[in-house]
This record gives sequence, C-alpha cells and structure tokens, in this order.
Amino acid sequence: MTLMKKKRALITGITGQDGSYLAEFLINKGYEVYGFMRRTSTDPFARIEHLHVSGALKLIYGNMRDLPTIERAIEESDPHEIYNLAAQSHVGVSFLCPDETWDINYMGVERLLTVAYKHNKKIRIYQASTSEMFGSTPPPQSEKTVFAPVSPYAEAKLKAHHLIEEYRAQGYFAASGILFNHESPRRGKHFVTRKLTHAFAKMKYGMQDHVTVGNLDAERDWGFAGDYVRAMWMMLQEKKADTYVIATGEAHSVRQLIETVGSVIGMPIHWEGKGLKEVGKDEHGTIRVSIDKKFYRPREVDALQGDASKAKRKLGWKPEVSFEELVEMMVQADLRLIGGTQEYVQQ
Ligand code: NAP
Ligand code: F7E
Repeated sequence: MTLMKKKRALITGITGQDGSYLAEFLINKGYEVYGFMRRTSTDPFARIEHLHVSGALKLIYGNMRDLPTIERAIEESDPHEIYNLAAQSHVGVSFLCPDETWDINYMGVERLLTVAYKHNKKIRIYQASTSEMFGSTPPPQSEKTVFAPVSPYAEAKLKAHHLIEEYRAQGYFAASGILFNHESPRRGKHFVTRKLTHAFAKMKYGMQDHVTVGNLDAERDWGFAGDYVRAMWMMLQEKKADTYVIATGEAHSVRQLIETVGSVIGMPIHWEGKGLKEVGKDEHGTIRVSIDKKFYRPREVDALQGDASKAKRKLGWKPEVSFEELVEMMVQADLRLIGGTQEYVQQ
C-alpha cells in the first residue's frame, strides 16, 4: 500500500475570521495545516482553540512585520500552499494607523513572497485582495474594473495585488482573490454587520438600549465567509494562477442591513429625521439606532457590488448562503452567545 503524502498549507492571519474557516476547510480536506500567528497580550485563540487543542492545527509564532519569523515559518511548515490572510483589515483604522497598515498589508506581502519563492519556486500562494481597491469606481465591479482606492488600507492592498501580478508574470503561482465583504458569526465586532447583530441581540435581552453607527447609505455586497474560503482553495487548485472577483452580486445599504437585523430579531425599525439627526425607532417609539459622526470615514467607498461571473465560469464557484440567511445565522448565533447558551460561536 502506498501512503499518500499530505499536502501542507501555511495560513497567515489564522486567528481571524477567514483563517479559522479556511483552517477547518483544509483540515477536512486532509491537509496538514500550519497557522502563523503573532503573540498578543490578550487571548486571540477564540476562533481556533478547537482546532489547536485537538492537535489538527500547528501554530507558529511570528509577525508579518518581522522577516526572520516569516523565514522560520516557511522553513518549519515547508508548505505546498500559502494563504496570506494576515492584515490590518479595518478600513476605518487604516486612516488612523497608515504606516502600520502599509507595513503589514503591503510590505508583509513583499517579505512573504521573497522568502517563500526563495524556499521553493513551486509554492502556490493566495493573496487576500479586496473590493476596497475599487474605491470610488461605481458598481458593478469585476476583474476588468479600474481601481480607485480611497483609504490607506486599499492603497496598501492594491500595491500588494500588483506585486502578486508581477510575480505571476515571472511564472510563479501567485493568485489573487478580490473578495467582497464576507461575514459570519465569527466576524470581528468592529465591522458593521457583527456590530449590529451583537448589539440587537443585547437589546433583545435588555442589556443595551441602542446602537450608534455611521454612514447609513453605504452599500456593500455581503456574503458568507464559509463560501469565500472555499473560493480561495479553488483558486490554488487551478492549472494557472489568476485573479478572481468573489461576490454575491447583490448589494444592500447599511440602512437595509439594520432593517433586516431588526426584523429577524423581532424588533422592526422605522426611520425618522435626516442626516446626523436621523434615528431608527422600534414599534414602541424607542430609539434603537442613532448616528455618530465618529463612525464616518474620512473618505467613503459608496457602493460595492461584485460581478463574480469569471469565478463561476472558470472555478465553478458560487455562493450558497443568501444575504437574508447570513443575517439570520449571525443573529441566531449572537442570541445564543448573549443568552449564555454557547460560550463561543462555532458556526
Ligand atoms: P480579520 O478577522 O481581521 O483577521 C486578520 C488576521 O490578520 C488576524 O488573524 C490578525 O491577527 C492577523 N494579523 C494582523 N496583523 C498581523 C501581523 N502583523 N502579523 C501576523 N498576523 C497579523 O480579517 P478577515 O476578515 O479574516 O480577512 C482575512 C483577509 O482577507 C485580510 O487580509 C483582509 O484584509 C482580507 N479581506 C477581508 C474581507 C472581508 O470582508 N472579511 C474582504 C476582502 C479582503 P491578530 O488576531 O493577532 O490580530
Ligand atoms: O464597513 C459603514 C462603513 O467596517 C462597511 C473589511 O473586511 O470589507 C471590510 O471593510 C460599511 C462602510 O467593512 C458603521 O462606513 C456605517 O461603508 O463593516 P465595515 P468595510 O469597511 O467594507 C472589505 C471588503 C475589506 O477588505 C475589509 O478588510 O459600513 N458603517 N456605520 C460602519 N462601519 C463600521 N465598521 N461601524 C459602523 O458603526
């Protein structure tokens, strides 16, 4: 009997939303999975503890800002595939910390590519590019759409995206997924979807009166993270590396998101007032949503709606979870979390 050698994958950003779903996905496919994580003073294990404790996931300490740690991780894991998900991923924060964002989101990619291809020219690399790179270009956006980034986050990601394409032109397997917003019960609470599902669950339990948000009119194409990590893997199984847009093709405003969360949780919201004075009230007239200027971005991406027809055609990828199902999933998970019936959401 010949023993099949396991494929090895290294995931940076393992403690994040996508890192945790991708690790589960690859482990289920029989991969030996290594996660690259930085040491922090708080406990970052919540999303991956179940994989780490069971021994299915091997963790390597490091930092995308620290070249020797990347070298060590690649030596130790000797990967066939690398998924570079590590990033300072908050767009709003990138205006406050532009240097750090640049150093992780662009320079980190440069460090990784240099080290990886020096180690083994055949490594297949996935780079987490983003719809934010389209910036002010109106929807729908596809692989052919012009990039017009408006934030330090998007500028760094675009520079990294171009670097990936340069390596690809030299014959390396460097793929780039231009992923539109994807969410889940594991989404960080500083992103608008999870901020809302978590806040409404707390309101439902009487633990919070109302939630404060920023721009209600921004439109996003929100999909489910579980569907999107599958696309990342599919890109690395192709004969040739390429760039793919991954999106649902459906856009909703933050206002519509709030209305959907409200109605799923049984607290329908109606709107009164205008501009910064606009409020969302429940059926008893209690203010549940108000606006605070501090949640506005210095420069906003008004509308994102992806055209993923290339991924459908070439990879056979399509999303399986609709916007309404996603909101339902996140609301139910936060209700369980806040209600104390589950310590952490493993959806
Ligand atoms: P996330 O939950 O914020 O996770 C980001 C990960 O990067 C975390 O594990 C974080 O580790 C790690 N990280 C940050 N700085 C690092 C550093 N200096 N060295 C090593 N690791 C570092 O983000 P996500 O939603 O899973 O997104 C994954 C990737 O896709 C990111 O690159 C993001 O920019 C990109 N993306 C996301 C979306 C989306 O809608 N989710 C869409 C397009 C592209 P800590 O736990 O230590 O902070
Ligand atoms: O904002 C508006 C905000 O922070 C969505 C990251 O994963 O997806 C994500 O970036 C929209 C924006 O995500 C609040 O102004 C209103 O228009 O949830 P978000 P994002 O900025 O789209 C892309 C594709 C990535 O690549 C990123 O890594 O919602 N908004 N009120 C608010 N946003 C937040 N966070 N909080 C508010 O209170």
